[in-house]
Amino acid sequence: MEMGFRWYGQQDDAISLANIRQIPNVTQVVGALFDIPVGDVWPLDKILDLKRQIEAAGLSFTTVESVNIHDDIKIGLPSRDQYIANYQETIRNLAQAGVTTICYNFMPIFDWVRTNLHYPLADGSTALAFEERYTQKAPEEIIHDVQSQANGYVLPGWEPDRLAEVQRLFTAYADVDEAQLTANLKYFLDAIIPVCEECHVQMAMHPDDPPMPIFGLPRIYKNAADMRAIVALNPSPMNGFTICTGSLGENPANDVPAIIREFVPTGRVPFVHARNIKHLGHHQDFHESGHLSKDGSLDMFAIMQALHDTDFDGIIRPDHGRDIWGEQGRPGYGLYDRALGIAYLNGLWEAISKTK
Ligand code: DNO
Ligand code: MN
Repeated sequence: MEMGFRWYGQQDDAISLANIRQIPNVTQVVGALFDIPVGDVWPLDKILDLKRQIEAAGLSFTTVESVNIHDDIKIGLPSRDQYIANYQETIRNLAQAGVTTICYNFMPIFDWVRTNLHYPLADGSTALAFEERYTQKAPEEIIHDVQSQANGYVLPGWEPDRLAEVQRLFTAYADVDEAQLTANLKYFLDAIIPVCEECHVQMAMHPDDPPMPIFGLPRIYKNAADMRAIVALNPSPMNGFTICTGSLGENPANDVPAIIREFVPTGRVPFVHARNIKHLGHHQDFHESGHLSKDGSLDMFAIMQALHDTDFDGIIRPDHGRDIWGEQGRPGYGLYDRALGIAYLNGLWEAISKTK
């Protein structure tokens, strides 16, 4: 297992690579080209430039998060073929730069959705939260409310140019139900997986977050049954998953250690996101918490033990953290609490390893 840390790049991340290098046990930077519009080819020289920066700091770059999928692919429009051709080109360029894992998601319109970016916790810190009652508002209103809490950062998947036309996107998805979205995922996978096999790049689909339909949009990676269905779409081991403990754990019915025990041994899980969440007890409302088991609803020890027992040899990164000690950066992506999360995961891992 290798420890990673997500980095938004020199322009957009307040955290330096030098600081990341000092977090105990971190060897990997999980990066992306954030200035390439969704659907365009990622140029090789820009990828190599990112790789050079990361390696100059003494860190490695083998996992990208995320190469996002153009909505035309998810909707199944005729224009998808051009976007798929571009994606194939991006896979080839990433492979040439030594990338072996591509994280992506297949959520319509939005990436992950929260309704509050500064949910107050008892210790005076704040965290990201999702409360279903807010989703009664129009999507534009929620976007506006939540984006205005983001300390000036653009939330991933909430790019202003795309969300300016959110109504057009909702109309375009009107006929896309779960079955259609699944068929569109298969069309995409069948086209790109041969390229992945040729280049030894594994796709790692991120769960839907939250793992339930919102705004009437379909969701197809919510639980273990969905994962089995996605495997059946394309049997290649290059058709893989990101297991995000927080996203899956947001549904109290999901047994995250059991999901790890079922899927890690299949060789389809190159990437894990570790985070804890606290269920609020009604609907599927939750707030994110620090990583410690006691602070949330997930048993992080059982999760790490499942990864250890299944010989997980991919990359794990802390997903989000609380905002603590006055840090006011990109909500959920501060240095302090994610570094504390790593220290805790390291401790669990060492204890599990030594007591085996
Ligand atoms: C939520 C986060 C997301 C994730 C993307 C993957 O759990 O990890 O930002 O990175 O949805 O495409
Ligand atoms: Mn995640």
